[in-house]
Amino acid sequence: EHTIFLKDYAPTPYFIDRVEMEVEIAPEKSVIHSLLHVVPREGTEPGTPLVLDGDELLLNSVAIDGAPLGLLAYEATPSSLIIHEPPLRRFVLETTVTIEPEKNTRLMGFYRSNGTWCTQCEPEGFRRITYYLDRPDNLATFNVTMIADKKLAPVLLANGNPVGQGDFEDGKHFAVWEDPHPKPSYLFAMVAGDLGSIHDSFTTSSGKQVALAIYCEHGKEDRCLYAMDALKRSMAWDERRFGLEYDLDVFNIVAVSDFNFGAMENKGLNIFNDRLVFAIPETATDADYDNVERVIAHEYFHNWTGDRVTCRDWFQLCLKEGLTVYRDQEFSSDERSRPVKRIEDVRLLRSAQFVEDAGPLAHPPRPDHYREINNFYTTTVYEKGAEVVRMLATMLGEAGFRKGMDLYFERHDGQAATIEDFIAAFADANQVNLDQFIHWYLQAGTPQVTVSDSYDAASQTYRLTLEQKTDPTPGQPEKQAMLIPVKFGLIGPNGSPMSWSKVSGAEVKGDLIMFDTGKAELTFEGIANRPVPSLFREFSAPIKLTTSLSAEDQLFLARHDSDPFNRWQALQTVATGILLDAVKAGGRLTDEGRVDALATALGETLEGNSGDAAFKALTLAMPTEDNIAQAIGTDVDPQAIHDARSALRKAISNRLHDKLLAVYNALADQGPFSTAQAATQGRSLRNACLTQLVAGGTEGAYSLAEAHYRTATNMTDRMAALAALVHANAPVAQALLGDFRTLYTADPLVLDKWLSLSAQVPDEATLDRVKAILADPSFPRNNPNRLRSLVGSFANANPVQFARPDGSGFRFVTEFVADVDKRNPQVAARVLTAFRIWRNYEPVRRAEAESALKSLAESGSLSRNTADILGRTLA
Ligand code: B3K
Ligand code: ZN
Repeated sequence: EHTIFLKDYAPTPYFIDRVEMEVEIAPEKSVIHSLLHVVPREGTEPGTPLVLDGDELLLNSVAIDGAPLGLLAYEATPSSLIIHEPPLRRFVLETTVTIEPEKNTRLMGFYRSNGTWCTQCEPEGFRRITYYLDRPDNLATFNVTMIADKKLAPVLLANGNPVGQGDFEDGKHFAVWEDPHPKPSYLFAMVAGDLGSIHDSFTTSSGKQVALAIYCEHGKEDRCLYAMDALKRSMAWDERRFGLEYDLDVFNIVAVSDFNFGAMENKGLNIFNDRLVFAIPETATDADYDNVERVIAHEYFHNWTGDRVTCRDWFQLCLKEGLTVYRDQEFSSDERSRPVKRIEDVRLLRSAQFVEDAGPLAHPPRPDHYREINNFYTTTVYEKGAEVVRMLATMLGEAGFRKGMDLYFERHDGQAATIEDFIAAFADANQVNLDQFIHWYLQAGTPQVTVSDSYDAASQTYRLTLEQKTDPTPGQPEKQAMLIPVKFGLIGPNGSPMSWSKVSGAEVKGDLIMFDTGKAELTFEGIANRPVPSLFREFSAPIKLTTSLSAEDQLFLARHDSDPFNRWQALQTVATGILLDAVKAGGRLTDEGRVDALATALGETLEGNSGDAAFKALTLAMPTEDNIAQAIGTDVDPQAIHDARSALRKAISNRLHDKLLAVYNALADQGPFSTAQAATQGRSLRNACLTQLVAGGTEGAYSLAEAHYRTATNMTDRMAALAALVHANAPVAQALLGDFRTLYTADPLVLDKWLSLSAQVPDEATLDRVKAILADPSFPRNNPNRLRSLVGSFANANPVQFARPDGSGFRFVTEFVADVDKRNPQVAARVLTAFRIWRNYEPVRRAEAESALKSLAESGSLSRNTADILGRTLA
């Protein structure tokens, strides 16, 4: 199977700079008539064929400048249309094809979701609509005329601005859209259907009026109001923070229910998975609200970082994704609590990206080869990509970072750019050398930084030794040292910051150590007492840190560090130490003294003033089972991890019982639901206390949670209680799950919560229950949200049952993958990535996982998506 390499990148011999399409949309068959304005590139030899991409298209006719082509002048293959000897001048290639959106279960190209026709083109879906140079370096302006039955599809939307519409006599109507901004085909979009909508407007800083609309299923309009609010705040933020204004007369968002991932940044017409648009208190949790806000912002921010400046080729994907994730993280930090957002982002990075980076699917943020590009929309490209941009911002400062961004837009607006272009803009704007920094984009694996220190009272010097090492990853046996910005401080015995008279051994700029060698030995002079170092404040680099600090020093940091991230980190580190020892002991706590000390520190955080309520809530959450598995590395026994973690949570719960209950009760009076910061934070702390109480496993806590569930007036509280009981496998959990299902059968997005929780119950019976849900004839077998909620949660969020020692959990998932692969390869391949940890299991589970994967490999013809993930997982 053929692999595509970055080094083989070459421009096409012809390019298309203008597209005019007429699309006749009708049930079963739609007809696409395209006029492509083709220009030979300078230097193209006469007789060079024009090769357009195509996929599942039925070709009806081909013409050049109006003259039909003879059969010998072209060739249509399953994946292309080849024009053998096109003219060596500007010409118009005209094609007509027929497609069948109703049969499109891959949800790539033009398909029908719940009656609505919609598109998804990134990365290679446009070729399923018409023959085209379907690659991101071909930028063209588009004019699209859509024609459909007015009753079936009163709403007709495409990219750009609306420039015409009208009725035909046969009950059909049309709409014309013109997008003046040259764009690659992956940003193309069309929507046709009978949809409800809400409308608003935004005036840009230069006084331009933009009409905003969100379209959705009739009757759900009120669920879109929060998304509209988030959109307006995003537009204002991008002007304030980056000076970036919107550039069309309209901005439309459409919510659809069948969508392979979160959302899509098509120019002027974002299409969303409805779970990332809809939010009302009765059905959405505060976490759902956060996600809606974050993704609405993310897709909007793509208008500049992605659409105005796009990617030269798909290897550069993190150019737009890493940067845009960084931008949405900054937006959320500015709108809410910065420390809390940072902790949440790092938790995600560690539980998803670090795991990916440590296994068979590891790849650099900018890969240099791929078999299937759809498999590279990964947490490495997105979240590690964002971390790399964040390090740039950390090193250059806010003003320096902004200078780089300004230069990047000045140089590349309207172009398809590369990572090198991006880095060059920052280096040039700030007159700094970033040659070593680019390794972050090219090298896979998480650097491990080991720290040791010593203090010499006589000479009043403090030595800090840093070492970095990155393990080999597939295809990259040798690693280079990275430029790692270490944001740090030294803390004196009384808890206040210490300064030094002189430092040597590495470049130190303010509170940043520029650590760029395998090993650095720093010497600080003029230090009157032994300091405790606080390193990687704000998690200034995506690394794994090993320090020689004692639990006592960590608890000192938890009390005194001025950096909230490191205060949180210190307690996590202490908890991890306790848990690792407990796992070694087969799941039992071994050091009551350390547990006492941790509980005391947690109690102080809970009652003190050194963090907002959401920070306190995060502090109460112990490292996840996956975090512990990662820290152990090899020969992992998920059951021992589960037992160890349960034991620690129970011990903490017992020790803090009265305090937890007091905070829980003090926060009881929430008043009417609000999304204001104080209200969401109050809910999060109260629910964290409840969760921690339930972990104590007492009857009293179970009834408190049951009452919390039953009296809840919003989904946040109801879900929190239910999730706590489910994760504790409390006896009442099954009854409440049944109740929840009955309450919400009519609401598919809430049903997803039920599916997901049902799959997470840490109980032997869960696998059979999950199988039964999936086998139910009424289960929507083609909806990605439903499938991922059920099977994705089982595989990724139920570590013990997925990795049952008899292998039945593994086999269930591989059999599911084989089945879904026939209809939707992207969903299948994504679920299969749950096996990226298989080699880390102890021998019995490892053998079972391997045999499940091998039978999948033998099960017949797999899609390229699934074959690629499977091949790399087993390699
Ligand atoms: N750019 C899209 C992702 C497309 C995924 C294709 N498999 C959404 C986003 O990142 O904003
Ligand atoms: Zn994106």
